[in-house]
Amino acid sequence: MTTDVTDTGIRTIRSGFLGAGFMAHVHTRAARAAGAELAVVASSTPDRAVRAAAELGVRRAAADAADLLTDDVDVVHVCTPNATHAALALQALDAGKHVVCEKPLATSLADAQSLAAAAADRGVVAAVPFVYRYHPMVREARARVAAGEIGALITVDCGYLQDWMLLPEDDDWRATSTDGGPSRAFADIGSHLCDLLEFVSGERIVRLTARARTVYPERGGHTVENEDAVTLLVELSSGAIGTLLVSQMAAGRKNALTLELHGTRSSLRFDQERPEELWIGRRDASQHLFRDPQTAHPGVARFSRVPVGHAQGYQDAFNGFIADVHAAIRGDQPDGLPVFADGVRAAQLTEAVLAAAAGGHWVDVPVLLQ
Ligand code: SOE
Repeated sequence: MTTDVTDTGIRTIRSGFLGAGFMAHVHTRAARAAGAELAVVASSTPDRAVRAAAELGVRRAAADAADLLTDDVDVVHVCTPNATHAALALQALDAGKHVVCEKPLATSLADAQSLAAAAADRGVVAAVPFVYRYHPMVREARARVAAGEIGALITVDCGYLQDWMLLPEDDDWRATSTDGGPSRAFADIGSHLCDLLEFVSGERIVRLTARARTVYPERGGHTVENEDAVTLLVELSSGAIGTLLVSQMAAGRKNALTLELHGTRSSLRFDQERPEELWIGRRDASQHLFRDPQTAHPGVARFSRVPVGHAQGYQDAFNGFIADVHAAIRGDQPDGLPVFADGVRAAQLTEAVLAAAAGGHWVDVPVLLQ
């Protein structure tokens, strides 16, 4: 693999990108911000790859994935439709590359597990963009929970609401089971919510039950086989209980990921659309805490990527994630880097949600991989 060394002694990481849609734009911006060389991109057709290379500022357009993998890149970013993730990520692992694979890692738990096993065998960095972990106020919440500041967890009240599938004419590859997979709302955004809940609380969802709705049976002339919305009741490892509402049909809600934890001493609330703040709920004096590296919990300051008072958001979180992927490639072990085991966890929760929604019963969710 490449070993360019600049005069600072930091090796330039060469990155390849599979896919050229919305997420490839986010990934390339983050890789560029982390100092990577944007070496090569492949898309669904060679022509699209040529256009994407020009648009994204990537050096070479590859004819296809196999051609991309002949390139001397260190890391491959998989940003293609869901159903292709597992096979492409495996090809990249087989070619000896580090991999950043979009979620869901695979459209079945079994495929996600074999992919994680393959990555573990190769000993490479294999990461999944659960990037909301990279908001400084999420890390602040996690540090406060770990320090016992909220006391014992009693309940959680969480949601992830969007509206881009509200109208019957709204359609997307994610709404087909062939490209999107058997779950849509949960696999696409519910997975982020559960990841964040487990990450911040330090607990696991041990049991759940769910109800799902597919509002329009057809969109764009095809049958819709995955859900628009799902609601969950969960029980966490400590015995805490809670509710989660996930929908892509909540008019007016664009990317409303909210996480609220209620402990025996105080509560915490994070709202992704107001990522610079953390609400601390107390019986006597609730407060809004604003991002400030000077007053942040030890270890949290590094997640502040722009000066205090200058709004930091989604792309900054993504940039932080990719910076940590690069650090891991260079041999560090960044705290809280979401890896394939976290992708397996999401796949496991997705299967549990689908089973619970279909059968109307409670499902146990043991931890498979740490
Ligand atoms: C679309 O629902 C989407 O782009 C998700 O796929 C992302 O994971 C989420 O971060 C924002 O919404």
